[in-house]
Amino acid sequence: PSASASGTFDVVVVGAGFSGLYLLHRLRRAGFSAVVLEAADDVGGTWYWNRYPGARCDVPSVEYSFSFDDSLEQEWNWTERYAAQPEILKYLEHVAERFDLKRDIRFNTRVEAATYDVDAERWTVQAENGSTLQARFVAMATGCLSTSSIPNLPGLSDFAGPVLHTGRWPHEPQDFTGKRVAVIGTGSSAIQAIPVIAQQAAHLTVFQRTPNFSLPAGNHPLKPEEVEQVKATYPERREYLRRSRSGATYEYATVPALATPEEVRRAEFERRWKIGGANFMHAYTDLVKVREANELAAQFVRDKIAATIRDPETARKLMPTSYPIGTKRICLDTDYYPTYNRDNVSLIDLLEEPLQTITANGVRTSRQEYPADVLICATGFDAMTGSLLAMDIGTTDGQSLRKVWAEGPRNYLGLMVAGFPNLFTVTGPGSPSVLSNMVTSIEQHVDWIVDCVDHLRSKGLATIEASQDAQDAWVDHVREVANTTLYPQAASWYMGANIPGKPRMFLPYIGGVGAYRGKCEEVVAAGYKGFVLKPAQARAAA
Ligand code: NA7
Repeated sequence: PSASASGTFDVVVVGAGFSGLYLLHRLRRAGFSAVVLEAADDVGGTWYWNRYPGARCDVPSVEYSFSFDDSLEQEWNWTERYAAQPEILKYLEHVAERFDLKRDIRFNTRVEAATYDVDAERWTVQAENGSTLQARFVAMATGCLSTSSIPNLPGLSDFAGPVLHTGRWPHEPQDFTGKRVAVIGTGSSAIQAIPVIAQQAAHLTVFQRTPNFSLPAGNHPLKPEEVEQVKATYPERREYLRRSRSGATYEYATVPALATPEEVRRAEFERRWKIGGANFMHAYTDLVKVREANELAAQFVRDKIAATIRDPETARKLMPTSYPIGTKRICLDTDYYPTYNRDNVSLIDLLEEPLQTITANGVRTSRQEYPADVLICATGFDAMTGSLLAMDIGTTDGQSLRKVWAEGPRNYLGLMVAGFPNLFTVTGPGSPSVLSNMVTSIEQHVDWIVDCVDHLRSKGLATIEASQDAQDAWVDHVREVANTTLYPQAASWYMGANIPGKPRMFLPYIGGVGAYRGKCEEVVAAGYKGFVLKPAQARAAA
């Protein structure tokens, strides 16, 4: 562990991933004193922890990158359509280096509490290593998918070999040659890891609870001409992303599937399937709104699964039928389905043969024990709220975030929580976040936050807080927009359904990146409508 940190700052930032790095850069440039507290021993956030084989982004890398600095954009060369984890981590290290960020980051410093003193109008932030810092503002740049979830599987501690989680992958290279590997889970992480592990392992047994819809990523090396073409048009491209539906370039649909003749529709699905990536889900305007339309897309993918998998039983098990396509996060893969045609891969359906216990030597279901030398939990995260609620966030007048959010997160614009002045959340629940290109959304939030702190300074104001009314209205709006879609019908992590006891509520804002940005801008133009801004209290100023 690093030496404990102390001191008084304008802003304490928690987390040194994409959000925390950009926050630090912008705060410094605006002349604020800032420090970043980071649990890991280096920068990267998500891309520091998720080192499992096959880990890569699902948004084209030329867009899954910062837009705030022209020369950074021009000098960095992405090598693949979807960058793999090592390349993204290298990029973030480069950013940290280039803007000399590390000197203001305290590593090995996991924040455990943040308390707002209502009299002094100051936050005190405490970390497990004894660090105690004071600040006027705190910005939580803690990520949406950063608190790993390891299910409480019976017998897990009896397992004789290593137990790995995809989101907490060891830094030492893992060699599965000659090993029998068990993977639990078939979400995005598993779907990326399985084809790679299958090439190494003696045998790979996949334990699936709910099958997922996966689309071909269509990943490929980027040709220098492609990169040059993007670089030549970056300003327009980025501006388009900021105003787009999901912060990335897709051919956004203009017509509903149900109004399209079958032949045309099939050809369009096929064309988008070949382009790869999430383009498929943007084929028609009604795909995530009307069940009948959704079913057309779902059946197209099931037909692809049937055509790919040689064993009909395995194909049947892999076909999702219990929820609309896209309402659990759509997965993108490279050779996921064909991997089940390999002799050294078997698929176990936990709905047909429930998992009974982990044993010293493997996994036992109601039918039999499956031997394993290594157990990989690809079991996901306590999404969006997990990392915030892992900290004890409160105020000296008795507010506690854990209490206020006991029935689910409530905030205004995904940025601030009523009762917690000067506390910001980057890509918090109630913002587009996980339904968008995260980097586009992160930049928008960071810009909004730094502009806000700058505004307070220029007006001689000390505090900003979301009003209760504006918060209530925003929470209602987030729910109403979600309810115009099929999303709430799936037991997904978007709904908090993957964590036992977590309140069910649609967490991100599905109104669209461009529309959301517009709302944030309107709020500012109307003098921070829905927020209460105040000068320093007499007591605090004294
Ligand atoms: P996900 O998408 O939450 O996937 C977790 C998987 O683990 C999923 O298939 C779960 O099945 C399965 N799971 C979880 N708990 C259990 C238990 N107790 N038994 C059996 N199977 C279980 O996490 P990922 O890491 O793949 O992806 C998260 C996001 O990160 C991803 O969407 C990208 O945005 C990046 P279930 O569906 O719950 O039946």
